Amino acid sequence: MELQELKAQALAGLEQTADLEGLEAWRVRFLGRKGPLSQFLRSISSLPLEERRLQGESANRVKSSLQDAWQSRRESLRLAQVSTSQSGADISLPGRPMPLGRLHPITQTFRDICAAFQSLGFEVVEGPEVEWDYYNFEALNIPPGHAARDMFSTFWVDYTDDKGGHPMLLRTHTSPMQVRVMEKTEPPVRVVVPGQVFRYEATDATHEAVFHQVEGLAVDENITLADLKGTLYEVARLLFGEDRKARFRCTYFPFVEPGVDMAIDCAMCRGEGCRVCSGTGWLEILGAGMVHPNVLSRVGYDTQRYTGFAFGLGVERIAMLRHGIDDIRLFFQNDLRFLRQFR
Ligand code: FA5
Repeated sequence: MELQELKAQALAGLEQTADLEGLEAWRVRFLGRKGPLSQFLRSISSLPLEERRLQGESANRVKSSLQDAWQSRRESLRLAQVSTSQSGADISLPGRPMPLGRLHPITQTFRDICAAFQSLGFEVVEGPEVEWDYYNFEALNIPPGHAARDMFSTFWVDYTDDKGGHPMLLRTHTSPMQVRVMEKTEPPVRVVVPGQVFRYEATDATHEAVFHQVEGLAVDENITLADLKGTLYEVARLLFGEDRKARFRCTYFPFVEPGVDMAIDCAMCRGEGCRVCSGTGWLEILGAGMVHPNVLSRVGYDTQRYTGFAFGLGVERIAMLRHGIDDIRLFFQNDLRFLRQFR
């Protein structure tokens, strides 16, 4: 039989195969050792060399195109068989779309806050969540027994090594990082510290026991309270836009002197007074002040030469004000109906 005729016949037969068994029979018939192609290849061994080469090449071409056709037919028969198999799974169906995740609104807010401070020349650093009593309290001018410890009731960790027990805790604020940074850096210092903090306290619409802060610290020559206010007003403008109101009031933190807190007019009631702002029209977003000289001298800074400001900003409060969220607990309930609303 002519090689091309054989090929046409074989391909037509292949089309007719309906299942894997039929396909195997086809393979034995056309590509098997006793099949016409093998016989043809055997028969040309007596031909003169040049003729044998030409015939051999054409026969091998036909053989390899039949092998390719066999392979693709096998694949489609196999797919057809699986798709109608007893498992009931139809693997020919298109895949289900993978749900795309997104950043948690608190992560987004962290990033926006850090970007605002970075645009003013602050560097971002991070620190430990399990902290020594020393950094969380003592180095911040809150010695053991100081009444200000009551402002920050927290969770304690028992830690003992061969030199005895050391008080450790889940940090109540990001302020310990002020001390850690200053211990390692000579002024000028300009850092912000995003992180998680912990307090043993009851939750309500604006308080959580686990929440997030961004600490800020700037130390240099000639830094004044005006620099603190200017920096925080500018960041408030970047985060909230031009038309929100900000308010500074004096308050007390042992590690600053003087101390202030900053509030933004309530996003819920626009200053009228509601549940979220406890009827005041304002929501406190941060505590701040001029770094206390005791804190500066403890890390070896020359307090005659250097002054600084520090602040600790509540990230959830900022997110609530920006998005008009009336309950802080919504952030941590993992309810996708809530979380999907953000970007
Ligand atoms: C502090 O934590 C000080 N470390 C801030 C500070 C830093 C003062 C540097 C001076 C210099 P305070 O406890 O007020 O301060 O918390 C700071 C901010 O965190 C608050 O303004 C508020 O926005 C937020 N915050 C405080 N407690 C909670 C809470 N339980 N849940 C959610 N946010 C809170």
